[in-house]
Amino acid sequence: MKEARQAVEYAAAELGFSALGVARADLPQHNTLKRWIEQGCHAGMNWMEKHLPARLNPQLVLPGVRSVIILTYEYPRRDARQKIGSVARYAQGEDYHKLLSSKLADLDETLSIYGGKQLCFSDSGPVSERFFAAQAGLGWIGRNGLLVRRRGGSFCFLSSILTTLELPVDSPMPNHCGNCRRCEEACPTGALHEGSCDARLCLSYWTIEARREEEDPPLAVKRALGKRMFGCDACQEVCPWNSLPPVCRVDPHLLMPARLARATLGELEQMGGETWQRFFAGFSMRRAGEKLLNRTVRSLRGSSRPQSRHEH
Ligand code: B12
Ligand code: SF4
Ligand code: SF4
Repeated sequence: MKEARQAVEYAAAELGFSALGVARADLPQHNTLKRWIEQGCHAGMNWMEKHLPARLNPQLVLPGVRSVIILTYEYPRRDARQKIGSVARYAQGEDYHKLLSSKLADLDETLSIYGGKQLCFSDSGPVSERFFAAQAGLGWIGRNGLLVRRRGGSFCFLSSILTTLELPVDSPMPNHCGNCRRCEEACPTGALHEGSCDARLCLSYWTIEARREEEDPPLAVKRALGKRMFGCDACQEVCPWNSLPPVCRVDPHLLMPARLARATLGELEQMGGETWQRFFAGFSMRRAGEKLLNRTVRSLRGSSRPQSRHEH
C-alpha cells in the first residue's frame, strides 16, 4: 500500500498539513492513560473516562483498523495578548475542528480510492493523538506532555485518520528534552510532572473545560490565572524547540479577527444569550461556553479593577 501512502501524503501537503506519519493501530495496551484517569487527573472531563476502552483500543472505534495516520497543522506562534487578556495561540481564530474536518474528508476520499474505510478526527474523537503521533515518528512527548518536533516545536494541531488499509509505518524518534525542565518550572500551578499534566491544576482546563456548575477552581489556580482568558501557553512559550522558525505559513483562518482583538472585558461581560452566541459563532473560543467564559471574565475584571476603572 505504498501508493496509498504516497497519494495521501501529496494530498495532505496540498491541503496545508505540515507533516504526516503512520503508526500501526494494534500497538500494545498499557496503563498510563488508565492510571491518569484512576488518579482523577481528568478532573471533570467525564467523557475521558467514558471513552477509555475506545481510547485504548482503536478496534472499538473502527473495526478492522490497521493503520493510524497522524497529521500536523501549524497554528500561530505569536503572543496573543489582547485587551480581553491572553488567548492561547491555538484558539485565536476560527474553529479548527471545522477547518480541519473538511480537509480530512478530502483525505478520506483519497484513501477510499485504494479500498480503505476511514474515520477522521482532530481533537474530536477517542484517539490518543499524541501517543500515535510519537509512534509515527513525528516528534516525541516532551515534559510538557505535548508532541514536540525538531522542526516546529509543539505549536501544532494533531489530526488522526484511522484506516483499514495497511500502510507503511514510521519509527518513533528519540526524546530530545535532555536535562531541560523549563516547562515544568514555568507552569504557574505545578500541574506538570514528567510529561503528565494534572488537569485539576491546569489553567487550560479551568478556562476551557470546567463547565460544570458546581466546579470552582482551587485558590492556587485562581491566584495563578494572571491575564489568561482562554487556555494557557506557559509550558510551550519556554520550550527551546518553539523558538526556532516556523515550518510553513500559518493558515490566516487561525489568526485572531479584528473584532475579537478589539473587544474589551467590559463588553464581553455585558454580552449574553443570543448576542454572545452570535459574537463567538465559528470561533474556537466558543468551546468554553457562555457561563465559563463569563466566569473567567469576572475574575479577570476583579483582578484588574483597581488599574482599569475607566476601561470603557
Ligand atoms: C484531555 C485533553 C486536554 C486536557 C488534559 C491535558 C492532558 N495532558 O491530557 C486539558 C484540557 C488540560 C488540555 C490542555 C491542553 N491541550 Co489538550 N487535549 C486533550 C485530549 C482531548 C486528550 C488527551 C489525553 O488523552 N490525555 C490523557 C493523557 C494521559 O494521555 P496522552 O498524554 O494524550 O497520551 C499518553 C498515554 O496515553 C500514553 N500511551 C502510552 N502507550 C500507549 C498505548 C496506547 C494504545 C494508547 C492509546 C496510549 C498510550 O502515551 C501518551 C503520551 O504520554 C487531546 C486530543 C486527543 N484526542 O488526544 C488534546 C491535545 C493533547 N491538546 C492539545 C493542546 C494544544 C492543548 C493545550 C496546549 C491548549 C492550551 N494552549 O491551553 C493544553 C496543554 C496542556 C498540557 N501541557 O498538556 C493538542 C496537543 C498538540 C501537541 N503538539 O501535542 C491535542 C493533541 C489536541 C489536538 N488534536 O491538537 N488538553
Ligand atoms: S497549560 Fe499552563 S497550567 Fe496547564 S500544564 Fe501548561 S503551563 Fe501548566
Ligand atoms: S521545555 Fe524543555 S523539557 Fe519541556 S518539552 Fe521543551 S525541551 Fe522538553
